Formats: sequence, C-alpha cells, structure tokens
Amino acid sequence: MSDTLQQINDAVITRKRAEIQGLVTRAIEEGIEPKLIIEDGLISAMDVIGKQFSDSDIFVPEMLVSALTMKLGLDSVKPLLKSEDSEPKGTIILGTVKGDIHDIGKNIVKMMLEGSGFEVVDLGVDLTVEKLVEQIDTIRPDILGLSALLTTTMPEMKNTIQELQEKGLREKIKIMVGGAPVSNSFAEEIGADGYGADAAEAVVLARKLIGV
Ligand code: B12
Repeated sequence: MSDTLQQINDAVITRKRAEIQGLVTRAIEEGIEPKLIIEDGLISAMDVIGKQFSDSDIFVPEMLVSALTMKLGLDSVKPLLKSEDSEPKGTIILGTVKGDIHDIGKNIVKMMLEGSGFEVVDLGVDLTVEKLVEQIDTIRPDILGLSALLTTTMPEMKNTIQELQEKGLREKIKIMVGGAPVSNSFAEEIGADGYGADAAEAVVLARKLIGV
C-alpha cells in the first residue's frame, strides 16, 4: 500500500479529523485512484475499528469519531466520482432500514451508483415502511436498495419486502440488499432480487437488474 494510503488508514483509526482531508487531497494529487482511496484507505480502516469495538478496546464515542473522520475523507473523494453521462441510467431509492442508523456503507454505495450514472434518491437512515411506500409511489424508482448493519435490523428487510407486496408495489421495482451481516442466501430467503457485498457489486447488480 502507498505511504499516503497507509496514512489515510491510520488517520481514520486514530481519529485525526483535522488531517484526513489533507491526506485524501494528497492521495488524489499523487494520482491514486478514488476507488483505492475509498477501499484501501478508508473502508479497511473501519474493519479495524469494528474489531477494536468487538474486543472492547474502544467504545461507541470513539467509533463515532472514526466514522466522522471517514465521512470527511469520503467528502473529499466524492467530486471525483461524478459521472459524465447526462442521461440517468435509472432511478434508485436507497435507505438504511428502520432501527438502524449506520449509513457510511450506504453513502458509499450511493456515491458509486451516482458515479455510474444512476439517479439516486437517498431516504437516509431508520427508514420506516410508511415513508418508503409514500416515496415509491411518488418517485416510481426502478430499484430499491436497502442497507442493514445490525443482525437485529436485518429482519426489517424482510418486513419491508412483505409490506411492499401487500401494498401491490413489490412487482413494480427490483430490490437489492446489502450491509455487513447480509448475505446472498439471506437475500434469497427474504425474496430480494439481489445482494451486493460492496459498492462495486452494487453497481454491477443495479445494471444487471434493469438491463443497462
Ligand atoms: C461506524 C460504526 C458505527 C457508527 C455508525 C456511524 C454511521 N454514520 O454510520 C455508530 C457509532 C453510530 C454505531 C452505532 C452502533 N453500532 Co456500529 N459499527 C460501526 C462499524 C465500526 C463500521 C460500520 C461501517 O461503516 N463500515 C464501513 C462500511 C463501508 O461498510 P458497510 O457498512 O458494510 O458497507 C459496505 C457493504 O456492506 C455494502 N453495502 C452496505 N449497504 C448496502 C446496501 C446495498 C443495497 C448494497 C448492494 C450494498 C451495501 O457496500 C458498502 C461499501 O462497500 C461496524 C463494524 C464493522 N466493521 O462493520 C460497527 C457495528 C456494525 N456496530 C455494531 C453495534 C453493536 C452498534 C451499536 C448497537 C452500539 C451501541 N451499543 O450503541 C450502535 C447501533 C446504533 C443503531 N441503532 O444503528 C456491531 C453490530 C453487531 C451485530 N452483529 O449486529 C458492529 C459490527 C461492531 C461490532 N463488531 O460489534 N456504529
């Protein structure tokens, strides 16, 4: 890994909020690909943070400051991911399910999808089915992307799909799911149309689901 990528990684882990944007800008100036900055510099740092949290080496406040540091880093890469296509490939509604406020992964998925020419409507975190139904009715998206990071909120994905079925909306959209605890078999079990392990897979999947 390049020296700058390593420093970005360390800055997220050690919560150096004041330094992260300068480091990301330096990586960009050094010609390091945005995808590498995101994956090797920023995302891999969150795996270390997750492990430290599991081992009780850090607690929620520290995890939060690392997350904020990562977000600042992502904000600096975001402008580089904008697509040059003017015609959107399709519309996607994205959200983190009810009870869950993790949004870093969802936001990366959003950035990558936008960068690949999709129009993305982000409904944020702790998304209720009521709000979702209202927005699907209004926006008529091609795809719904749901994110969950907690084993306790994964069942919300199933509830959401069931409610959409009951409201007659399920067949009108494709549904893709993701988030660390989610898997391909879980996606199949709850009747989603696909699972993406990361933001790059989310883009491939979205293209496949609507054939673009
Ligand atoms: C940062 C973080 C937080 C931050 C969140 C800040 C934010 N704005 O998101 C804060 C501090 C708020 C937080 C709170 C909590 N957290 Co937390 N958190 C994490 C941590 C360290 C990183 C998550 C992350 O951002 N990963 C990096 C991103 C890039 O990865 P990702 O989310 O998986 O997303 C990628 C893919 O999954 C995929 N993807 C994601 N969404 C989607 C959607 C679609 C459609 C597709 C196709 C793909 C896709 O693409 C993304 C990009 O590649 C994880 C540990 C870990 N390593 O996962 C724990 C973790 C998820 N948290 C955990 C816990 C327990 C909690 C709390 C309950 C702690 C507490 N006691 O309060 C609360 C819950 C709050 C709530 N109600 O949601 C546990 C969950 C355990 C479990 N089995 O359920 C974990 C695993 C930590 C641990 N090891 O124990 N957390």
